[in-house]
Amino acid sequence: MDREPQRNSLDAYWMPFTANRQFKSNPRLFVSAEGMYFKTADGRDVLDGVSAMWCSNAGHCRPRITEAIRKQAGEMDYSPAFQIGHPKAFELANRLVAMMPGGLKHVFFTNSGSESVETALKMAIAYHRIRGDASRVRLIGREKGYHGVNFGGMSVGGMVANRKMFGTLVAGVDHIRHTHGDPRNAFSRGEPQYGAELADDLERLVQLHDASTIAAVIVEPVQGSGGVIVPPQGYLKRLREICDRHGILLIFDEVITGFGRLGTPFASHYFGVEPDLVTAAKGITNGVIPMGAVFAQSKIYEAFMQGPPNAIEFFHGYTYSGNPMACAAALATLDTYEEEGLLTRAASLAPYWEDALHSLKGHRNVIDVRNIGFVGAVELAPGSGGPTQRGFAAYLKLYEAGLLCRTTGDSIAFAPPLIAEHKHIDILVDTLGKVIDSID
Ligand code: PXG
Repeated sequence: MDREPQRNSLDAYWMPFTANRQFKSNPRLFVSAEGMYFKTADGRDVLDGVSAMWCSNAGHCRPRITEAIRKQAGEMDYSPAFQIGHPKAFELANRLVAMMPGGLKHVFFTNSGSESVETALKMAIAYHRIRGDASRVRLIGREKGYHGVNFGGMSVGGMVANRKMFGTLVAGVDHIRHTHGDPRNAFSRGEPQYGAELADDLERLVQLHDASTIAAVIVEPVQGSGGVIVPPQGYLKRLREICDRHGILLIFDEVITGFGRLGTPFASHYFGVEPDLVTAAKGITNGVIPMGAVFAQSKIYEAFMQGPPNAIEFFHGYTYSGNPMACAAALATLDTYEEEGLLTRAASLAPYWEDALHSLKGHRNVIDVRNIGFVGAVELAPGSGGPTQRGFAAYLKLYEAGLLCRTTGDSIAFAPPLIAEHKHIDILVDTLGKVIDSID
């Protein structure tokens, strides 16, 4: 006889990117959130040091966004994404492209960062084919890169644990070297001085494969999941030049850096480098409703707009592309960002943030501090139990101490909501210093 399922069992839910058994032996549950803080099931406040998962850029439960969603749910819950539109999707597209540099004047909607990456990779390959350059099919990523978890993004991604379990991945992918680890760059403030020449690694792959086979290169302007790896001065400009020389499209994955993280709307503005395609997600709706976007240069969009007018130009899209609830949330998010100046606020927080984070130099086991805009990481030397042991210990202790972070290996990463005040930075760094010093 079937037994009634246990309502409160933690077993049924297979949690993503989580140590399920560790979690279920000692669960961490959030039950509400407001502004800079979460509240736990046992009534404690936890300071959000990482915009939840790099997405709640305006902080939590912002009334404007909540209200817009409520209103939209009562007005039109859903409408078809293919062959029919609704006004908010066009309004949102116009507002978004107005924020983008130069020729990035078209936007395709998805539902996540992973889907944005798949979409951009497909656009790149199809773009070359449409122009009669069908041999350009190779995709180049970078070591330590994170581009989501679907097959394309996983293949161009460079995080070994995310790749090794899943077979041979997509064929025809190669990687340029990462930029992390030059000892001369330890404790750099902002962009590190050494390593621009690592961009030349793309020339090596051009020599190996020939430019005529390469469709695109995808990089995060600042590597987020890899542990906040800031590009060396001049690196991204050099990458752009090499792409231009060889007719290779440059894709910036701005899923984390988009929407104000560096103190400019996008990292493309910050570094003065204009890519051909930009992927985004997370902050586009303040994380409230799943949504992603791919921005394309006009030359790419226009290349697709040919052939019989009744023919579909790009055989790609999602049931929820530009869905009304997400568009309503995104529009209200942009309103909030604009009203509160959040897309540039990180620039004014950055000097205080930088000084605060670098004050941790000299604390126990701290081997590096990295920062740019309003994002940063503190790296600990690996413990005797191997890499990640100290990092995860720090994560658990910080949570107990009332501070939410993310860890990758032994790097502890922070990207607080852009509404943070100096007092929140003080609490964060004070808590972090104490916790680091308590870890063996
Ligand atoms: N690209 C980049 C640069 C990302 O950071 C994705 C794509 C995939 O997005 P979706 O929406 O499919 O998850 C991401 C996601 C972390 C962490 O703490 C980072 C991400 C997601 C969850 C945790 O390192 N980045």
